[in-house]
Amino acid sequence: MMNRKAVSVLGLGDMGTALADALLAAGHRVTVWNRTAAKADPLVAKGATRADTAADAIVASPLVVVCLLGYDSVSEVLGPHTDVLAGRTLVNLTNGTPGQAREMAAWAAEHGADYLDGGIMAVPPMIGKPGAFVLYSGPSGAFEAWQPVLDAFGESHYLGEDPGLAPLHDIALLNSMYGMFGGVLHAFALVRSAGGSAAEFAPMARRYVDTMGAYAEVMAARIDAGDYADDVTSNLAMQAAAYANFLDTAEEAGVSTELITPIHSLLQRRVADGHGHEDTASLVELLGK
Ligand code: FVH
Repeated sequence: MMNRKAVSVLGLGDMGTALADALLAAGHRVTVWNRTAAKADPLVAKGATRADTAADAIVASPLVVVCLLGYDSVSEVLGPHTDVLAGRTLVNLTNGTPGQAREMAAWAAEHGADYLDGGIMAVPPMIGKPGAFVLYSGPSGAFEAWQPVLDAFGESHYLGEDPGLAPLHDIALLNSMYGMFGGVLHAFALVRSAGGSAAEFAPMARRYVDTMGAYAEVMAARIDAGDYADDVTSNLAMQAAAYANFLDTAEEAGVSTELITPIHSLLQRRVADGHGHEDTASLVELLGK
C-alpha cells in the first residue's frame, strides 16, 4: 500500500461519499464534512474522522477535495475560511464552467492555496473501479504531487495549467453523452409508439451506437485537417434528404421531434451553403470555432 496521506473531503452527496470511500479503501486518513452531518455516519463507521465544521475539515489535511452541488455552494462553504487555506491544495470536483474554475483558482491563489479543477467522468458506483477517469487542470506541480492519491478515484488525466481546461473537457464529454442519450430516448419513444419493448430494442441500439461511436475519430481527423470533401461515403445532401423522413416518421408516430429537429436545421443550412458533397464532420463549421 502507498504512503497514507491526510485528505479531507467536503461534500458527502452521492459523489463525495464515493470519493471518500475510495480514499478510505486506498488506506488514507480521511476527514469528512457535510452540511447535513448525518451523511458522514457510514463513512465514520468505516474509519473516517468527522469534522464538525468546514474549517475543521480544511485544517485537518494538506489536500482538500471539494465535491458540492455547484460553485455557489463551494463559495458558500469555502468563502468564510480564507484564513486556513494557505499552503493547502484544493481539488474542486464540483461541476462548473471554465470561467468559474478560473475565478476560483485566482481566489485560491490570493489566499495562498494551490487549486486544481477536476471533471469526474464516472458515476458514483464506478469510482475507484476500472473505467472511471477524472480530468484535472491547474498547476502541474500540485497535480504531480497529489496524483498518487487522486488515482484512488480512477485514472487521472492532466490537461494543462489553465484551470478552465478540465471543466471545458468535462462539459464537452457530457455534451457527447447527452447527445447520445437524446438520440436513444427518441429511438425508444419511436419503438414504444409501435407497441415495442425498450428492453428488446436496447441491445440493437447499443450495438449501433457503439459501432458508430468509432466514427468520432474519423470526424476528428477531418475537422483538424479542415477537409470534409475527401473520400466521402455519406454526403450531407443525402443525409438531409433522409433526415426529413426522420421528422415525418416521428410525426406519423405521434412522437415529439424536439430532440431531433436541431440536426435537421444544421444539415439543411450546410447543404444550402453549397456543402452538400461534404461529410458529416463539416457541420462543426456551423457551430463556431
Ligand atoms: N453523481 C453523478 O453522477 C455525477 C458524476 C459526475 C460529477 N457530478 C458532479 O459532482 C458534484 C456532486 O454531485 P453529487 O452526485 O454528489 O450530488 P448530490 O448527491 O446532490 O450532493 C450534493 C452535495 O452538495 C451539498 N450542498 C448543496 N448545496 C450546498 C450548500 N449551499 N452548502 C453546503 N453544501 C451544499 C449537499 O449537502 P447536503 O444537502 O447533503 O447537506 C451534498 O453534499 C456535482 O457538481 C455534480 O454535477 C456528479
